Amino acid sequence: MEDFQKILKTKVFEIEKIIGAYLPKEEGFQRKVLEAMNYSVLAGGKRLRPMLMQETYRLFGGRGKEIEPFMAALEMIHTYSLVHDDLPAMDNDDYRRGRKTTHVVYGEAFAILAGDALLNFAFETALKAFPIQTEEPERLRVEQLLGIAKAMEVLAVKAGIYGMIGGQTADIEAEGSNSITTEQLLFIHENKTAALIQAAMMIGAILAGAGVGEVQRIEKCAYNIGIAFQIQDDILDVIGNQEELGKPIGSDEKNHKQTYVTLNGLEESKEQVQKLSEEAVQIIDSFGGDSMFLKELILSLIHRNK
Ligand code: GRG
Repeated sequence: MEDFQKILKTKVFEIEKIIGAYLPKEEGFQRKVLEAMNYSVLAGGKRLRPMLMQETYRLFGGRGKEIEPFMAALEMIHTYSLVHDDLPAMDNDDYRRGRKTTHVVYGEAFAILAGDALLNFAFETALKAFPIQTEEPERLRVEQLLGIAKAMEVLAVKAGIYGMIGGQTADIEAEGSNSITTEQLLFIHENKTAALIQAAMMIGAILAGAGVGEVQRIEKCAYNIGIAFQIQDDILDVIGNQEELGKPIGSDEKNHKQTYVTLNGLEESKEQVQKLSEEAVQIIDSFGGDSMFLKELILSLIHRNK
């Protein structure tokens, strides 16, 4: 696709407008935590999860607005995870997305609170999808409401102990251990990283009215993207460039973390990223329809440098 980068930039801009519309106003006695929340969300970032959600929604013919609060909600959950992950008690990182991390700017207590607040506010935001009216007949409205309820469930589960928090728990427990198994590592990747990508694509499909079988295939596709994304993240932590990444490299070594790269080497890791991504594209192809940008997006992640 010739002007993929141009289209990508426009899409990021549009997504940031949607996210911005759902951010809280910085006012009242809780102002400081609201500022810390907005600082964290507005720090930039690839906006990959809302983008995957929107593209999957379109792939299945979605044309409504109920996707928008979910896009903002997922980015809030993703941002909270980064804020907490950067805390001294976890990875203890001072830079993220090219800026000082939230705890460095606002102090630890406010970074903890901002993360908690973003998680809660994400659900307050996603719930705003409910009153969005359609011109459709009554029967279709009921189906739409059931879709929103199902999407809420996916959001909650994939972010929780059977999703991202579960993966982070196993990851922290494995830190410093020099005998992590491939099974453990896959559990960590599937939950810590792939779960939110699965939430993105499954919610897009569900809200567009995809069937159960289609949502299952999208879950598998997003699994592949998520695992590939994490392996690439581990590769970049070894061979990436601090300026492009917006954060220091070598964090895994610093924290004595075993990764796909330490277990399998750089070359095998790169091949795996390619294979998983191509399989994901094949799944997308199997649905037919206009998925040119989505496929380009998935393939662009193989060679991402940030
Ligand atoms: C603290 C409950 C809790 C969970 C933290 C997601 C996570 C778990 C930690 C973040 C650190 C990390 C390496 C996670 C793996 C997923 C990942 C590579 C996140 C970074 O996502 P990008 O690259 O970030 O999409 P941007 O900044 O572009 O949004």
